[in-house]
Amino acid sequence: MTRERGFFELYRDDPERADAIVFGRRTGIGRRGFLQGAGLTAMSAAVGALIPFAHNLPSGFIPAAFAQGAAPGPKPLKMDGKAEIMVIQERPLNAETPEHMLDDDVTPNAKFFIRNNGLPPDAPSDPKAWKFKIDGEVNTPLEMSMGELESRFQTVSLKLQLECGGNGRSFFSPETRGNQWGNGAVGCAEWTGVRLRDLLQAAGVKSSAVYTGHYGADVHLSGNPQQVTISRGMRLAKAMDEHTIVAVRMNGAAIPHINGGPVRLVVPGWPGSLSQKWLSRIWIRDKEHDGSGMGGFAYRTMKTPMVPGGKADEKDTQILESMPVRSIISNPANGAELADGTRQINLRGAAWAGDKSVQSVHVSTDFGSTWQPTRLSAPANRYAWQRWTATVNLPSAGYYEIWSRATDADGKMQPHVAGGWNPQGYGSNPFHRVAVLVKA
Ligand SMILES: Nc1nc2c(c(=O)[nH]1)N[C@H]1C(S)=C(S)[C@@H](COP(=O)(O)O)O[C@H]1N2
Ligand SMILES: [Mo]
Repeated sequence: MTRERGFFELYRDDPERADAIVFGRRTGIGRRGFLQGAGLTAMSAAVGALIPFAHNLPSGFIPAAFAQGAAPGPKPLKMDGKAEIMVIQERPLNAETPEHMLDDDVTPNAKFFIRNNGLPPDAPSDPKAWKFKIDGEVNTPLEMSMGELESRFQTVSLKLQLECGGNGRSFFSPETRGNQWGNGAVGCAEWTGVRLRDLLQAAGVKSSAVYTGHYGADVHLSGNPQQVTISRGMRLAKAMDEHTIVAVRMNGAAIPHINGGPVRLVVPGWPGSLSQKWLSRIWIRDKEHDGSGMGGFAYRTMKTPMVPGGKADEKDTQILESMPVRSIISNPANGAELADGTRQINLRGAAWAGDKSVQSVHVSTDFGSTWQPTRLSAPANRYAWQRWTATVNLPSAGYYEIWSRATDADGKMQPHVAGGWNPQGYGSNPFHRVAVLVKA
């Protein structure tokens, strides 16, 4: 590798070759090797600059420049009304928002990630006529159109973060089944809709009601209309939370069809799979829902730690509810090359923690040897993510990594690496790291 070509550039253009240069072998897509002594020399040479805090590098360290954005798979999305977020699967369509595109306080519709389990239904010609029902353990089942929903019930507007239960999955080692999300299966939009609680009160919830079951109008990948794409549910208490809404607008506009419009659920802080798109039915159950995505290891984490990659015991699992604490650095972007003479940079990011608030976010520029607190803003409302800013000094030219780590209101902190391995890869929330190069 030539110095002129540039380290990040090579990594972007030919990640396998870059891996081979640094790790001395082919590591393949999504598989990362461990940086050896010779690799470290190669890395410094490749960077064309020193690594000022190299003495803090733990053995077996995998540089951020290699650990993220390295898979050759992702391609920019080409879709009307959508920004060029990264497609990680074509069918069904799954696309995540790179961290540096999550730099807005409120995520614009164009940048909002897409997670489909099946094939979206046809967009209705008359959205107001879109119908859904609430039935099961209620006194008076409700069936209503989007138009009736808006005219009969009071709407609220809330900034709510929505995060896929599998966000961060790609950081697990060994790799688990499922979409290999980085940190970008998340967004915080302003949603307008009716509190589900108000609808349930109108329907009259029976004392036998304990759980919900959600259905949407999308079509199973097999094309078989009898098969359900995904149907998850939540405990009644979460359904009654004033932040759980049946949404009809996103950032003041119609919800983009690909994000579940005209009508979808938004269940903030819990796995995104509960936020049913193209909502057609909420079935109130007298027991835990048993729809598609409620069995096996789906949306389940381990009660007791298991050997990563080993055989899991289904009885030792629990349903994932509140998502774990996470932070992202939204500026600078991973791989940013900073002008020579740069000795200080302004950082921006976001942090959130499922049902909880975030107490603090810290950043490090020396591979975690020292940390400094960031300025963390309060959430716009409960369940909105929190934005943070910081200014850090970089003592000289060279390769740096900016690390961020958040701590939730209970004092739980993001770990260095993904912990709590489980077969389908939920709840991975290690520090976010971005690599930057200050030119000499
Ligand atoms: N009908 C339906 N609703 C759905 C899904 C789906 O495949 N079909 N995917 C769920 C999952 S797993 C997530 S993370 C969120 C993603 O919402 P988004 O595509 O608007 O980002 O939608 C949820 N709602
Ligand atoms: Mo998801």
